Amino acid sequence: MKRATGPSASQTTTLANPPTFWFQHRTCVHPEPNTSPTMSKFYVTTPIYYVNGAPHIGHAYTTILADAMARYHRTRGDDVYFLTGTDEHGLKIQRAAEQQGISPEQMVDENSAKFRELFEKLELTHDRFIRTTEDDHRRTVEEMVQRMTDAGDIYLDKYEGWYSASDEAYYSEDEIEDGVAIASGSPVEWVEEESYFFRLSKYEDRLLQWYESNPDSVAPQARKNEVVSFVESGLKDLSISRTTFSWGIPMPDDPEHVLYVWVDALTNYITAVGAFEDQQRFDRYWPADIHLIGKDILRFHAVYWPAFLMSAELPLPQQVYAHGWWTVEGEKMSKSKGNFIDAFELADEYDLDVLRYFMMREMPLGKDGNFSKARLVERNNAELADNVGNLVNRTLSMTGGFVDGEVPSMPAELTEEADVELRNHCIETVQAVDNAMKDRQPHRALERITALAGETNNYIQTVQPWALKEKPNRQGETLYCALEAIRYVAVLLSPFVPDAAARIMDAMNLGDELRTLDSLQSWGGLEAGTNVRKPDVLFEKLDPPSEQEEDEQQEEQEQTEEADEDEEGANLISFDQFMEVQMRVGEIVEANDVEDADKLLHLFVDVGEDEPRSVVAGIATTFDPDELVGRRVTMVTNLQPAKLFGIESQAMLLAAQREDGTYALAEYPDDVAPGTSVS
Ligand code: ME8
Repeated sequence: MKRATGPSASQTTTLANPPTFWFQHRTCVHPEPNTSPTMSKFYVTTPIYYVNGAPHIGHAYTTILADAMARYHRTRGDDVYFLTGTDEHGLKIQRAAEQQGISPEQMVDENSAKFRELFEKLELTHDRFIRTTEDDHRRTVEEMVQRMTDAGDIYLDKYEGWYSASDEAYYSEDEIEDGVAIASGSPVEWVEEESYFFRLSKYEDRLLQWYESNPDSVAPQARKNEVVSFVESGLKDLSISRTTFSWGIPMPDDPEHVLYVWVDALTNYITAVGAFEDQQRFDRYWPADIHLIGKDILRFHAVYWPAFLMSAELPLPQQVYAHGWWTVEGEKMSKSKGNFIDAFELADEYDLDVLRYFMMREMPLGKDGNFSKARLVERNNAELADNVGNLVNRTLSMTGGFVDGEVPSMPAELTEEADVELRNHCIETVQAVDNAMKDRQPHRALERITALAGETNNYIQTVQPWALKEKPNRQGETLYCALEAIRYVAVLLSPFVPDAAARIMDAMNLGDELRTLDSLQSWGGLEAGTNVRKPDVLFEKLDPPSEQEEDEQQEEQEQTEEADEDEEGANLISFDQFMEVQMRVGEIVEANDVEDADKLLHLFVDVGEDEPRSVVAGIATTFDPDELVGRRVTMVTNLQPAKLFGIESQAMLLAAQREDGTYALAEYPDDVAPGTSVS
C-alpha cells in the first residue's frame, strides 16, 4: 500500500472554506419564536397549475424540482417555505367547466384535489398547497389591486386586440399568425371591451434597471436576454380586467369587471407568506428566493409580476428561473398525438426515487429534455443500481461479515494515500454540490454525488478489505473510510432520492445530527461501535423497454419511413434539378436568440460576399448562440428569402436532426474559406 504523499491529515478534517453559499442567505429580520435569528431562510415556489385537466409529467417535474431544492435547504438547516398549488379562475377554467357541463366550482374542487393527491403520492414536502379560490387569497388580491390603484397605476379604457384563453394571454398583431399565437400555437380570439388597464409602460426603466443591477434576477441568461429585449422594445399598458365572463375575483369597486387571471394568480406568491395580514411572517419569507417556472410563463413572471410588485411597493423576488421543456420519446407532448404522460401513471410505473433522479439528472435546468424510457432504465441501472446500490450493498455486507456489523474505529491519522484521497473527494463533493445548487444545476450536483459513489467503489477495489484478514486494524480502517464516504453519499443524495437515502442512513443507524449537510463539514462523523446492517435492495435493476414495446415503436417508425419513401419515390429530382440548388460554405460571424421563438436563432453568416447574410435557423434547442460563432457550415444560398418573426432569412443552414431531436451541423475545417461552393 502506498503512503500518502501530501501533508498528513488531522483526525477530524474540517472544510477549510465551508461553502460560501452557506453564509450568503438573507438573515431574517423578524424571526419567529422557534427559529434562530441568524437562521437563513429559503422560499421556493412552483407555478400554480391550471385545473382544467389532470396533472401531467410537466406539472410533476417542476414540483419535484422545487421539492428537491426545498429538501436541500432543509438539510442545510435553513428555514424553508415551499409553496405550490392550483390556479382556479379565468376564462380557460370557465370554458372547460362549461364544456364538461359542470359548474366551475365543481370542476376546480375536483381537479385541484387531483393535484393535491398527486403531490401526496409523489411524497412532496410543500408547506402549503394554495388554491386561488381561498379566502385569504381573495383578500390579498383585493389589497394588491388597491395598492396599485393608490399608486395611480390603474385606469379605465377600452381593450381591442387578440386574446388566447388557452394561454390566458394578450397578444399583439405581430405575435399571431393564421389565428394562433406563434409562440404557443394556441388559438386567439378578437376581444373588444371596456377594461381596466395597469400602467405597465411606466415601469419599463425600473424593470431594466432591476435586471441590470441584479444579475441573477432572471435566469438562465438566455431567457434573461429575451426578457430584456422584450422590455427594451417598449411595454404597452396591460389590460387587467374583463367584463364578458364572471369566473374570477371581481374588481374591487367595480364588480362588473373580473380581474385578469394573471394578476390574481401571481399574487398567490405573497398570499401564502402572509402579505398584508401577517407582517412578521411576510418579512421573514418574502421576497421569494426562487420562483421556479417553465419557460412558457416567463413574461408573466419576469415582467408583469415585478412591475405589479413595484407598483404595490413590495420587494421583488430574488430570482425567476425558467426551466426547459420535456418532450416524450423525442416528440412534443400533445393531446392529439396521444403521448401525454399522465402524472399518476408515471408515479405508478416507476419507483419515486428513480423518477426523481432521472428527471433531475437527465435535464440540465434551463435546457429542454427528452423523457425516454430506455434512457431512464440506462441511468437507473448504471448510475443507481450498479453504482450507489452496489457500493452500499458490498460495504455493508463486508462490515457484517468482517467486523460483526459494527462501525470500526476511525484511522487515528489518515496516512494512506487512498484514504486521504477518498476523504478529499468527499469534502470536495460537498463544496461542488453546494456550488451546483447555488447555480441551480441539480443535474451537476447529482453527477458529482454519483461520481463520489464511483470513487468509493474504486477505493474498495484498491484497498481490498477482503484481503486484509491478517491486518484487522487496516481492514477496520478501510471499512471505516468506505462507510463514512457512504454517509456523505447518502446525506448528499437525500434531497434528490429521499427514500433510498433514508434507507441507507437508517441501515447505518445515523442519528439526526449525522444526516445534515453541516455534519459533512468534518470528515469522521461516523461513530465507531455503531451497529449497521445491509438494507434491502435500494435500486432494482430494470429491464430495458420490452421487445414488444420496441417492436411497436419500430413498426410505427417503419410505417412513417415507408410513407416518406413513397413520397420520395414520387418526388425524385433530376441531376439538373439538384444542380439548381446553390450551396456554399458559410462562417457564422454572429448568433443571437430570437425573442419569443424558443427554437430559433438569428445568425449572420459570411458566405464570401461583401456583407454577411441574415439567417434564421431552428437550432436553438441544441446550440447556445455563443458556441456557434466561428463555425463553418453548409448554407443553401439561392433560396427565396423568407421572413420569420419579423427577421429576414436570406439563406438556409443545413443540419441533421438526430432521433432525440437535437441537431448536428454539416461543418468544414478552417482551411475551407467562406463562400466555397459545395456540390
Ligand atoms: O401556466 N415540460 O399553469 P399550467 C416541463 N396557471 N414543464 C412543463 C411542461 C413540459 N412539457 N408542461 C407544463 C400555468 N410544465 C399557470 C401558472 S403561476 C402564477 C400560474 C410545467 O397548468 C411548467 O412549470 O399551464 C409550466 O410553467 C407549468 O407546468 C404550466 O402549468
